[in-house]
Amino acid sequence: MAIRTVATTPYDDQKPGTSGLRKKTRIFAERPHYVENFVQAVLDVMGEVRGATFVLGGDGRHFADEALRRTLAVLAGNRVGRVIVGARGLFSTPAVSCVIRRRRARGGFLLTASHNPGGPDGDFGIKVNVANGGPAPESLTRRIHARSRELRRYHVADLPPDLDLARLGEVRLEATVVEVVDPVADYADMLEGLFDFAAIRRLFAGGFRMAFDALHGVTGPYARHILEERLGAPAGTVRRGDPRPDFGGLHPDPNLTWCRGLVQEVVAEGRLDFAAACDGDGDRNMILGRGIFVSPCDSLAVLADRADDAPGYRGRVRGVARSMPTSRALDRVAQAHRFAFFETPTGWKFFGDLLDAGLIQLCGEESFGTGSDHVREKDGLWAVLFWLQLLAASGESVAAILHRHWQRYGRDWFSRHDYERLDPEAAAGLLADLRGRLAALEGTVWHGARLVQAEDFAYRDPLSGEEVAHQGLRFRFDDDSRITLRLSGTGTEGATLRLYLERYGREGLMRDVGEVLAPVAARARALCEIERRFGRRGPDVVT
Ligand code: VG1
Ligand code: CO
Repeated sequence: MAIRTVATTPYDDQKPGTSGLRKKTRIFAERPHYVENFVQAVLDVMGEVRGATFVLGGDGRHFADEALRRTLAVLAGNRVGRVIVGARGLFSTPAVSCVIRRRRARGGFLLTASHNPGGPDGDFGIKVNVANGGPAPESLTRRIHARSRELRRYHVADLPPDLDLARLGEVRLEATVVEVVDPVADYADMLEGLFDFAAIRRLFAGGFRMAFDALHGVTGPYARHILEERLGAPAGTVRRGDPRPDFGGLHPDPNLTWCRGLVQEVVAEGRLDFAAACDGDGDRNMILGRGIFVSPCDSLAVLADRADDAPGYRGRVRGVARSMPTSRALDRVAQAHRFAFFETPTGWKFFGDLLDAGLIQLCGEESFGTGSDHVREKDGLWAVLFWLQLLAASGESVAAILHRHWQRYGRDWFSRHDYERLDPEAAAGLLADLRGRLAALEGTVWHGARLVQAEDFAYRDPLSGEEVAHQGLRFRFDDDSRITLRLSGTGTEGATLRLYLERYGREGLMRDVGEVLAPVAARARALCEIERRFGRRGPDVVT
């Protein structure tokens, strides 16, 4: 066995998006050296990596096994000191973040395309995390992309063909120790330190009934261990708990569209007290109560409002943040509690500095992402446990908690409409057009409401001073509604236009979100000339 330097030709499309490098699986699988080039580009911009520790794993999707071995070979080829690998190559995204922090690793590679479907015709991806446990910040992803475009060689170690990544323990590969670990243990211990497991155990012992749908992603083994073994939830609470390379043909994205069956059972038919689901790599969560869907924006606001119910947060929350298109429900809680408040661009990487500096303790996004300073990723099972904690502490139902919240703060009806596989030029044209007319649009009237403010969201990180522009267009109307639009940075086919719709009110709190937002949706379609530009009459996905 030896370390070799291999000549390669650079690719110009290895630009990380909102969350890692994401492409069709076949691009990763078929283009020569595609994985090696990217991993080497990352290591080249990280400075001296000899002797450093890295964490490696993924959601077990198609091609992950091969990508894992190839990533490991490049890490060993660069003489890193230690690679901590999840057994069978599995590691959820928040668990990697946890382990990077606990083991003081330099960073991590996560082999996942997150909520995107998998399989040979689906998507694959590589997320890159840094020493704080969070996603690589913009400044680093820019350098990774630049480096990948000029890369002419990578270093690689030959892996022994019998290297067994299912067996726990250590193996030496040249200068590198490969340590295969149980991917669940550290993470479960961490959660047990944040929440009152005894109280949640009593809840289950009292006959509380829930379902957790892992959607054949990576969270199955985590949820089984935490919910069924540590917390005593009945066997079978965890559904679709075995990770599968193609997610059983499902879209591993927990939302109203892709979890229709669970929503029917719990929200429409009211057959369980509580239900939750997570995405492929375990960083997203959906929360359902008997008869009610909790919008991620409301979920974040409720957790912030009632953080004192959880031992890990009692008296400790001083600041909160949300991404720009997330509803303003959190803002109202922040004001009432006098929390510091920040509004960031879409993508978890923008929360990292604020969390590191202790300026915020809780944060979230409308895209089913909620988290805190316990790691530097959004964390699906953490959110599920936080809700279980609230239910155990209060003895109330999910619906009662949410209704009381709305009575106190008013309600922000929120919905996101996605238009997928659009012609990228037409989509870019729409944004450019509107961007050029922002000032002229102010004061115009759309379906009965006056547009009072139009802006192109830009952000300056208050700590690093790093600036990013053109993060989305925002329109505020005089009926207390908002429309935000931006293009997705995680899609792999054509362009995806996201229209974020919201409206605030204090009356008729039980009105249906579709009904309240219908005029806002019509206004958004008119403003964007959806039908004329794209020939579409309605969205592909509504969440
Ligand atoms: C989407 C979401 C964003 C989230 C990102 C990664 O990005 O909108 O809020 O942070 O996915 O989530 P975009 O650019 O497609 O809108 V995950 O679970 O894929 O890491
Ligand atoms: Co994800």
